[in-house]
Amino acid sequence: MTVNYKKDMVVYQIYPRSFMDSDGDGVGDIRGIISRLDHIASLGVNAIWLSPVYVSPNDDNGYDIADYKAIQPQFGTMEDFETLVREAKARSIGIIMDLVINHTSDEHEWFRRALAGEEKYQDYYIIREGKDGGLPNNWGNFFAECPWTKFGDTDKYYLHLFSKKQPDLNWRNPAVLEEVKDIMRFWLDKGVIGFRCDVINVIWKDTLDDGKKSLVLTGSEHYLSKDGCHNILNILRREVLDPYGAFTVGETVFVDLEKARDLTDPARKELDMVFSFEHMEVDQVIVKWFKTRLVPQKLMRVITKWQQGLDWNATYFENHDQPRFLSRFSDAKGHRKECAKMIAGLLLTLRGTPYIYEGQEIGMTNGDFENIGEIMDIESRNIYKLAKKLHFPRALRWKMIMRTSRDHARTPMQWDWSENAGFTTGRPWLKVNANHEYINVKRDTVDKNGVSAFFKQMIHLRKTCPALLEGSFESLFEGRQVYAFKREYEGKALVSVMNMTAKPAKLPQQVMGYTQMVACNYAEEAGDTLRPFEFRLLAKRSDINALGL
Ligand code: TEU
Repeated sequence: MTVNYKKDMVVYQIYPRSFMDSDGDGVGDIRGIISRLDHIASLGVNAIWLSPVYVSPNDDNGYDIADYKAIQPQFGTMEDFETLVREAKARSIGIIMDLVINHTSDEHEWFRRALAGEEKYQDYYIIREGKDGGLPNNWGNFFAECPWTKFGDTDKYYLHLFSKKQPDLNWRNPAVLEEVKDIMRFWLDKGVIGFRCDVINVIWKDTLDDGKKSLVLTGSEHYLSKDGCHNILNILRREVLDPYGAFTVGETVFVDLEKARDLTDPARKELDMVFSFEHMEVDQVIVKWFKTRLVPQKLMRVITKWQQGLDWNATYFENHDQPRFLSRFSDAKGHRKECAKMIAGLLLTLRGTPYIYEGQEIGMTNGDFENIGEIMDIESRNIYKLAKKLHFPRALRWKMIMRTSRDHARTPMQWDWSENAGFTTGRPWLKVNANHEYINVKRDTVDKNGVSAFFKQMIHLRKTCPALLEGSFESLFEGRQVYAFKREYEGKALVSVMNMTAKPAKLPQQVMGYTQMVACNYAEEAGDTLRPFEFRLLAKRSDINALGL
């Protein structure tokens, strides 16, 4: 398969636990994915990013890896995985693995041997004495835990930026680097096309000194995108990835434009692109757990800033850590399909490599959870506990979960209207949304005005039209409701214009010369008024042929 990973790729992310269960144990699996490959292929995507499928005790649903070279039995066998690679390839789809190398599981052999006293493996992790009878430092933790846990029955502590079952690796130890190279080659030899690198910009800790006190994450100035991290990425690129022609996208937390530029600068040979977070944070107050109304104009500004600030990057609006994007628009109720299609139009006409998250293609919404007992995510459960300790009223605690929980993205994929949405014949590991009765693949894919039909149309346009793939980006209008931007290639342009609210809006004057409708998320024409969440792709009439349309 010859895909120019940067320009030609459209990625579909699968969260394996929640995608399709083939054996009735209530948990999705690889055979399930294989059985649904035709649905994925029908969208026109050419890559799948698989969230972790490795052996794991599932403290963080697979992001705590106990064996990097074996498949979690619940998900299937190595043979199943090889079949998946083959079957995907037969449909011109490449597989991208999730590479989680900031930490392992505490049940990984390395950590067990460290606990058993083997010094070699103790040096794989970050283990320190306490200071003045306290912890080694004052750092915070991503999952609202204490980042230091007692190392076995010693007086020492090990560092974990995430759960206590996710001890951080010591990247100063060259043996760790060698182990990871070997793991990467193992999967590349199986035919995967690249990696999504989990929290990759935090792997290198410059010092373990106390950090500046911060409401967000005390200590992060000591480990965010440090030179040591750049150096490791460069080594992995040159020694492991390049010989295979493999691709990487880094998940880079708290990354700013300048750091993102360094991490993706082709001359530096580190990552191909990164997932930035700023557009995911426009509706938050200080931390993601406190959300306010999403103000479209703020979103437009951040999108424009990143489009202009980087030559090329990953674009996304959903993944397994974020609530469903359409559920963030408080006035989208009653306009679900239009809003889902507007997001599709936006995602697929921006410059960069688009990532679609499972269920996004049919307009799945946030979960309909009723109480904390239904929430499985470790991060949500921890934050709920912490808020309780801080005496937050129960209603506020629940509101935090209902706006932000990662489980909103993890509810089982809705295949049809039967019990459990066709996801499993058993008891699903996480509550299936009751709205599967009308939001599901079976219904959406036979609807010519369905959300998936629009995804297909937009993906097809990207493939046929160089302006959408390679064209420059220019913002034309950022209003209270309407966003418009231009993609231009060899003097010919396409314009995306969309209403990000439920109130009708005037077409801005800036798009007036573009009278030819190329695509629209409504069935009929409507003149100069943009209806609720209306998206239009426009061109000049005289350019239609030259644009490849
Ligand atoms: O996420 C990293 C991360 O920092 C956040 O996106 C995380 O979800 C959390 O909300 C921070 O507040 C990655 C993975 O995508 C996530 O699923 C894992 O739990 C995490 O790393 C640890 O491996």
